[in-house]
Amino acid sequence: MISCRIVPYCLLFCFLVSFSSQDAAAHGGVVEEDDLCVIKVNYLRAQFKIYQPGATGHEQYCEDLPLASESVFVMEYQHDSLSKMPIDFRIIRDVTGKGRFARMEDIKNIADLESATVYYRPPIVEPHIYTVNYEFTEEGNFIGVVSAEHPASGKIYTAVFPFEVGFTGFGYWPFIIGLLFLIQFQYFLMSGRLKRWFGMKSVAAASLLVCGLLIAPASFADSLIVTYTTPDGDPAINRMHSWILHIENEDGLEIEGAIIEVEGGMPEHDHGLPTRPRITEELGGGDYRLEGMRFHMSGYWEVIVSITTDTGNFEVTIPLQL
Ligand SMILES: [Cu+2]
Repeated sequence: MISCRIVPYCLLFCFLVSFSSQDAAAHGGVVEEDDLCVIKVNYLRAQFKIYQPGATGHEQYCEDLPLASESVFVMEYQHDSLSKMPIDFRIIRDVTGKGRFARMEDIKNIADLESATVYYRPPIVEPHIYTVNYEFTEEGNFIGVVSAEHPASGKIYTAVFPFEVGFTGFGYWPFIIGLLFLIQFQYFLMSGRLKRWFGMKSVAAASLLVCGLLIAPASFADSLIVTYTTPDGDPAINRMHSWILHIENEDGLEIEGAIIEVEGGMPEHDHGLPTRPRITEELGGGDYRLEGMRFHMSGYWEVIVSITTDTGNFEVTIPLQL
């Protein structure tokens, strides 16, 4: 039986403040590795940079851009095969509603891709460096989609990278971004990197600082707490099982009649859940039966619970190490 208490999503906002200079490496397409920003087009990799020469000169960005202005996207191939592949580049307004978690399947589900597209460069073979120049005229949430076609097999490889223009950290997605910082933080914690960098004491201090920040802001108090149990036993790999979610607010009031959706995946592998879990029954007392849970591999998973109540929408992420 597993039971755990989840920090409400909104409160993760504080990570944004504490780690605002870090970029999140959790979703597909573009990741930071050893201070390099890397775009992964399937197994093909390229170093990725974005400049805003008119606004910030030689300053390099990995994804989010501070201003709506002329932006230069640069890919330097780390795989020679990219230099022989026709590559196209699309920028769309984020109409997926998935924000940072948008994946290729979400892009494919867009009914009118053309009208969401703000920039499209048809496939072209660039033997050395691939650059795209686009002037953003408005701030907002965007998604970049890079596709490369394998010259022999005709197979299309894609990378999807959501990003924000006019990135202030206080925009549309503060809690999701906060979550990504948490993932990064957890990753560093789990990989022992923080320990190596700063020694154990400062890790403890950082955790304390984080906790302090989590407790402090009263303005973020209207969040929900999700706990869960697994009545069928621990979630073994590849076994379909159910969860009981329990939802209450910070005052301990059980939340009834909520509309709940569950998704998730492995952020480090950039894939989702293999199933589509659903709430099948409200059990009363803030309890809901969630069926169809299955994890097909071991590693770090996140289960994202979206909750709609009379008072608003909430998102809570449950981290799982399997
Ligand atoms: Cu995986």
